[in-house]
Amino acid sequence: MKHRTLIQALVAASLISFGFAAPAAEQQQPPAKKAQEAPAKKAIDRKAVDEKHAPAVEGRYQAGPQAMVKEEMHHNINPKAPPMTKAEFDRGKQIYFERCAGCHGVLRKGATGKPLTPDVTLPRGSDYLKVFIGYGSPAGMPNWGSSGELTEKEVDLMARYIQQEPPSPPEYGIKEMEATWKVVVPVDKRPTKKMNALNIENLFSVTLRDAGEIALIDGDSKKIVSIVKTGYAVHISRMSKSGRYLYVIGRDAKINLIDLWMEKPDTVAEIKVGLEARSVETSKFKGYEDKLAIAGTYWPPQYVIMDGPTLKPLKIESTRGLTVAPQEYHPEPRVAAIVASHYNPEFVVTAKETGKVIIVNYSDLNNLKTTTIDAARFLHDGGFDRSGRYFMVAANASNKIAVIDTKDNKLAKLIDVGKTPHPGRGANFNDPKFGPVWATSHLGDETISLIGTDPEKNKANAWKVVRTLKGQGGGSLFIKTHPKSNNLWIDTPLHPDPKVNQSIAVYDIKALEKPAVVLPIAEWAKVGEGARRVVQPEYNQAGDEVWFSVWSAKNQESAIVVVDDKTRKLKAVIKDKRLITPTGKFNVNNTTRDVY
Ligand code: DHE
Repeated sequence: MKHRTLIQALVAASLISFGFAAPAAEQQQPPAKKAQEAPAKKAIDRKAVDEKHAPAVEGRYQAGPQAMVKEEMHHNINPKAPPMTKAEFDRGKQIYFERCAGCHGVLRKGATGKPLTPDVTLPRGSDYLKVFIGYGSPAGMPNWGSSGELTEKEVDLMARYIQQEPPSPPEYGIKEMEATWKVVVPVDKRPTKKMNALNIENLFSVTLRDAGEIALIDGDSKKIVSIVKTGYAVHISRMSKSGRYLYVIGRDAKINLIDLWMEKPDTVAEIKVGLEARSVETSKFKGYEDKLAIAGTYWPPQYVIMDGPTLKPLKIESTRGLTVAPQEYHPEPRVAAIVASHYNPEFVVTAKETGKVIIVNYSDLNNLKTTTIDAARFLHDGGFDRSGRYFMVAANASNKIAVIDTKDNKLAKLIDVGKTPHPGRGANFNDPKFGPVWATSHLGDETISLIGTDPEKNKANAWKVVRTLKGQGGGSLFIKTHPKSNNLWIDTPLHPDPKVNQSIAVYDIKALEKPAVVLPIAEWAKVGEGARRVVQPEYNQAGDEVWFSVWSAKNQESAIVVVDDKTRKLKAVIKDKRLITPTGKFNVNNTTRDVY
């Protein structure tokens, strides 16, 4: 691998910038053969592959690049650490924030990965650390050296870098936020009614990850309505309660507020709320519609409540504190998923490293009432059950789903599921045998866990895994259905086998005992060479089409494939030069009303 060509190195680098890196051999795979429906059963034989690859796949997934890589940071010199020049230190810092901080934490005090502070690394010494960085570990540390992703010199440099005192990035208070805050169109200069002919309920906000943009795509005509410049690698889009305002947040913690009523929807306000972020949400409770917004940051570890229509920052609260167990102080609990309660004027904020769910009452920001619920570590992503009362959130390192009752503000249950659950917002449907369920797929194994969600009429099944399905393999990130559909779609973009990561498995909800059918979505897209990972199913407003991203590197062709939900046949392929690295897609109606 030492002698990789420049092109190979560039392909690998662009995949790393996706948040994970595929082995070079995989990237060069020819297109999958014949477009055919095949039962998922064969794929289950890939279990051994899953078991071997799962920890490294998860390690790489978590090791996404951090936006704060270029940030000036304070740094103490440790005289006991091996010497480094300033240039070497700066390069080490860059590599650390691109590859390591996602797991080991900004301050290197440990997150999903082990602590790497000098008290731990200095006694190990450079030779030991070089082997560890170069060859990885079965616990999930990727083999950065032997995979060719870091050169021998870089491995040596990183072994020395992690023995230095960790540099610390700056804090971010109201002053820093206000310095970045811009109201592009003041509220009184905005339209008082919808000024375009768009069916905005069926508009999709599509993340163009590596372009630092989102595309607004008309769900009816499948045409790009507008491309909006955003922060770096937008992570999610969320809607205001009225469906007028769209909020998008970049990894660099920049929020764009887009007014869908404008003749050509565009940014009306923006702000940077920190250095790293993944979540944004808006107030949904009666009387507070379109009034407030909230964003959670990875760095600094905090959340900020803002005025909804202008993004003026109003109130910042830290998440630093003690873990659920073993009740130790954690200096950087990152804010993961946030949802808005439908039962109370509250936001439900998850703190990844502490494993705590903080319910924040926004009715009086000066006398802030919060309820802290102990869940489990490390909280990541989740969504509501169909009633909108219970928030189902993955505690991925604990292999559990925590059920938060947002009416009574209590933990309803912690449920054991498969390995490393990753539901996105999950999927709600009626299991013919067990009644209402919410489902999650997993990063770490091929299972799909169906959890009963009706404690009133189906008490015996509530908060239990009532059924386990088998998908194509591990490496799944998102699962989706729609109230009007009988299909349950499961992606596997992080599975090491291109046949699996370029296709989708679909179950018939009315006949769950039948194996899933596999559709070769990437092949249908007819794009050129590339990773072509099929990621994140999303429905249109009517629930009769499901959209998939076919995601390749930024210098390669990507596409969105639209499948007819009834026939499961190809309906349209959206291709456009501007569709660079499409990942998440958020339908306005479904996002506004928590339909999934
Ligand atoms: Fe995500 C949701 C964090 C990597 C695409 N991602 C989320 C959420 C969190 C999160 C906390 C829930 C937000 C909410 O609901 O409020 N994601 C992280 C990471 O920390 C991680 C592992 C590594 C990183 O450095 O970012 C990571 N995520 C990825 C990717 O590599 C993906 C596939 C492509 C990308 O854009 O980077 C990706 N994440 C998404 C998407 C959602 C998401 C599309 C929203 C799904 C939805 O349906 O709501």
